[in-house]
Amino acid sequence: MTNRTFTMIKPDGVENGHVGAILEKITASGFRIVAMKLTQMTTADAQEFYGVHKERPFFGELVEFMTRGPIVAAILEKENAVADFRTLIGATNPAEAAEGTIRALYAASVGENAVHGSDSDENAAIEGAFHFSGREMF
Ligand code: ABT
Ligand code: MG
Repeated sequence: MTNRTFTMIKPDGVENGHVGAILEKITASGFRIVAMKLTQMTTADAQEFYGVHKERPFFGELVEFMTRGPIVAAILEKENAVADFRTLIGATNPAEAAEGTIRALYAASVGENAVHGSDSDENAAIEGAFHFSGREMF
C-alpha cells in the first residue's frame, strides 16, 4: 500500500549542516516529498506535538531542544512509508542504530537524534496536518 509518513530534521541536524545529506538519503531510498519546509516550533507547538511524553522526566529538555532552532518538516510518500522510514532512520538511541541508518550517521545522543519519523499511520496523518495545510501538500 502506498502511504505517507511525517518527518522532521531536528534542530541538531540543521545546525550541524546535515540537511542536504539526510534529504539525499531519504529520496535515494524511494520516498517522494509530498510537502516540505524550514520552520521553527514554538514551545506550545513542541508541548502539543510531544504531548504523549508530557509526564516523562525528559519532557522539559525535549521541548527545549526541539524549539532551539529551525527544523525541516516534511511529508513523505512510499509503499509501507511509516515502517520503512523508521528502518531508514534507525533506533531512537543512535548508539543502538543499525549501521548506515540516518541516526547512526548523523545523531549524537538519544536526546538529540537528528530526525523524527511517525510511529503509525494515524500519527503520520495527525503530525502532517499539524505542520501543513492541504494547499502545501503535492
Ligand atoms: P521521535 O521520532 O522523536 O518521536 O523519536 P522516537 O519515536 O524514535 O522515540 P520516542 B520514544 O518517541 O522519543 C521521543 C523523543 O524523546 C527523546 N527521548 C526519548 C529522550 O530524550 N530520552 C529518552 O529516554 C527517550 C525514551 C528522544 C526523542 N526525541 N528527540 N528529540
Ligand atoms: Mg516517537
